[in-house]
Amino acid sequence: MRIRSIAIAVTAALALAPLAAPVAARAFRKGDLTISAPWTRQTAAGQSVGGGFMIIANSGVQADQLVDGTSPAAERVEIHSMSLEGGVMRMRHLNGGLAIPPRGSVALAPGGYHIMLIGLKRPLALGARVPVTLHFRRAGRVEISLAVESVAFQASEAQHGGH
Ligand SMILES: [Cu+2]
Repeated sequence: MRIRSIAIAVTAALALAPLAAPVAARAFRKGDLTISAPWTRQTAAGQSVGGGFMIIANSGVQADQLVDGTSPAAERVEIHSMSLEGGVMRMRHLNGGLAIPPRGSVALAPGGYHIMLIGLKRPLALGARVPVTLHFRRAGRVEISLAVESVAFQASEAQHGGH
């Protein structure tokens, strides 16, 4: 009987495995905010900057604002936008921060909004986690960590697990 019950438990675990993958996408919550699947890309030696991507959802009735951040992995963290202007991709430092609308969400993804880690102290290694503290006007400081993914990694994959 004992062996049989173990066999059943193993079978149940295997059956659940495919369903577990999306749940593995990490989320960080504070107040009305949920920051899900934060990630970054591995960097080469000598590369001084890295982008950070995630989805920030606000379940509250008041807008919040991502102002800036800090990380022990970089000299500073800025909030950037990226857009195509006259055929050239341009990055811009959002001095006024990034608005997170009430009962809404904002995606930070390659080619669009992102956090920028400036002055990396060492290369971001595949599989590592990069701690970042995000500063929000209402929610205050939120501690997250970016999963370091491969150079080819896409934002859509982050929503389905990643590291
Ligand atoms: Cu940037």
